[in-house]
Amino acid sequence: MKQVNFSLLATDGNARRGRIDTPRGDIQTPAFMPVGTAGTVKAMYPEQVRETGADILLGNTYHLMLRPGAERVASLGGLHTFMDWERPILTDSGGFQVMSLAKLRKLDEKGVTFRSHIDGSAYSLTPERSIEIQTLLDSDIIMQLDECIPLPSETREIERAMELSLRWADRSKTAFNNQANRALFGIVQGGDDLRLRAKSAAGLQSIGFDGYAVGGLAVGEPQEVMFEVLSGVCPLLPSDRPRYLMGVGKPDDILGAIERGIDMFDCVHPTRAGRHGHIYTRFGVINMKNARHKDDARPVDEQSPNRNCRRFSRAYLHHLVKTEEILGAMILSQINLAYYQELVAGARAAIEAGTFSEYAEATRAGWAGGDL
Ligand code: PRF
Repeated sequence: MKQVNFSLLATDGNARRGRIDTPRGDIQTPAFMPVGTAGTVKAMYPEQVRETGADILLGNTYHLMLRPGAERVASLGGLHTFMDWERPILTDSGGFQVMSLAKLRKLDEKGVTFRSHIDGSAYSLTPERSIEIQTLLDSDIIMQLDECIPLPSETREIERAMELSLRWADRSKTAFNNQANRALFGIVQGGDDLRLRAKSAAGLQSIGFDGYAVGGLAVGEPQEVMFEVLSGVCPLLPSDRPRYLMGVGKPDDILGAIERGIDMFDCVHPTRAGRHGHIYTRFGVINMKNARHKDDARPVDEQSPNRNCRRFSRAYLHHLVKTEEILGAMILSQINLAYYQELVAGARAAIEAGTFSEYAEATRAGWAGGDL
């Protein structure tokens, strides 16, 4: 019997409150998944990531197949043991990262061949090998290999990539072989063309997946276009399966996507922005590099539930960021991930209470207010 199950617990408009049960623990949705690309959420201990409220992490096939290698991770007990994160892990399939990072890429019907961005050595990734790698990593939620193209692109190019992704979806499902202890998600492609998106969503559903991701967004289009695609695609997806918007986004993108029916998110933004000196708060973004913080003895937010927002002065954080101290990256990553988790926890509570639109409006008003 399938051990990964989605329950839809409440709805408020198109927004959904749910729970994904897995053998490694439950995932409350809407969920934000911190990105642990190379077996670490950068600058964070696993227990700190958990303490921010994360139920699940994202790992990357592409990075881990290059270093340290999927077979090595498997022989060391799998990714959870390797990094000492015992809760669920979702792994991306690798295609998207090959396209953005690898050198000398060549894509055909079989899959993609490329050279490593680290040492130039040659690799290939097929739908079957991607499933095999994700299984070796012992991932709990496996993604099909797909082709994500940038926007804007020509319609026939969007169609070609979408059709290829559908054929790869079919091969992925066969290779996955109905493993009971993990889930396999299909990925809707089709760019900004709703006809192609509908064809993709229907094709994936006739293959049948445990969850449905929306890929090919946040690839250069305005937020308005992303929201239009989500408004068009979400009603075409089955209500009894989780929906995952890949690689999104900023807090405002996440609120708008929840409003349209998305359940899961991942993004490097909170941790990457933290390493670059940007702090996300209920007042909006604070650029800690700015000289105006030099003599500011106030904490980031004395009313925050997050201790790091109360204990350090803005002047101290400014100093850590300016001197590129490692502790600066650690503190700012923690603050941002905690804020993202607060945001989705607030959304979950509001959907349950039937007050999601008020919650979204009040949250956006806070960001617009400024922090001074
Ligand atoms: N496909 C896969 N991973 C992804 C994307 C995609 O389209 C995106 C697009 N935002 C991010 N990560 N497999």
